[in-house]
Amino acid sequence: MHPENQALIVIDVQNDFCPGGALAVTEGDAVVPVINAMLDEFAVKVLTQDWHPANHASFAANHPGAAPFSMTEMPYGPQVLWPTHCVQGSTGAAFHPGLRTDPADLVIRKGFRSAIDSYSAFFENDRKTPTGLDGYLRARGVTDLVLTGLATDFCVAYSALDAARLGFAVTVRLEACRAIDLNGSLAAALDEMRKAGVALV
Ligand code: VGL
Ligand code: ZN
Repeated sequence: MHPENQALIVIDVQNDFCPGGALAVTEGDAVVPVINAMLDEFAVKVLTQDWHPANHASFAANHPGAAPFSMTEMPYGPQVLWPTHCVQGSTGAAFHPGLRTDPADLVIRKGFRSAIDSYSAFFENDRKTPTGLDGYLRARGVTDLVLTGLATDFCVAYSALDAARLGFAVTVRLEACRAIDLNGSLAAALDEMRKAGVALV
């Protein structure tokens, strides 16, 4: 068992990010047994859930004429327009049925404001609006994070970069992650994480 100051953060292991889902990540479901085996090792365990209203601004379907995976400008900067995914209460938004969710201490939902996307578990995409996870972890005395889940180059990377910026010691366990890899986004995310002092193992 790892010490009390270390938390396992499991990012977005939801049906829509797994094969057959609306925004399927190649081999996304392969992370499930790896994460299941890690859960009992950690004193603090947090799951995140991408949780969008149907009218969410990150969905291409809500921008007439826009193709999925095209780019748009939001008040907070450039934004990928995604296929409709992880709609609140849908099967796609549910955790992968094989994921052991009972051991989790906290499930944190993000992306529930229609006008702003939220890749990171800590801040929405304006990098300012907090999810509350920072306060939760600090209140429990957590200083070190191990990040796992989907997708390496979006929600995992944004979470890792925010966590490093907030002063946590951050490790990303790559064998427990899978990537979307949109136009070189995986290489760019790995590079940014390395530069921010995130340990990639
Ligand atoms: C994610 C794109 C849109 C993720 C969430 O979990 O990486 N990616 N929403
Ligand atoms: Zn999303």
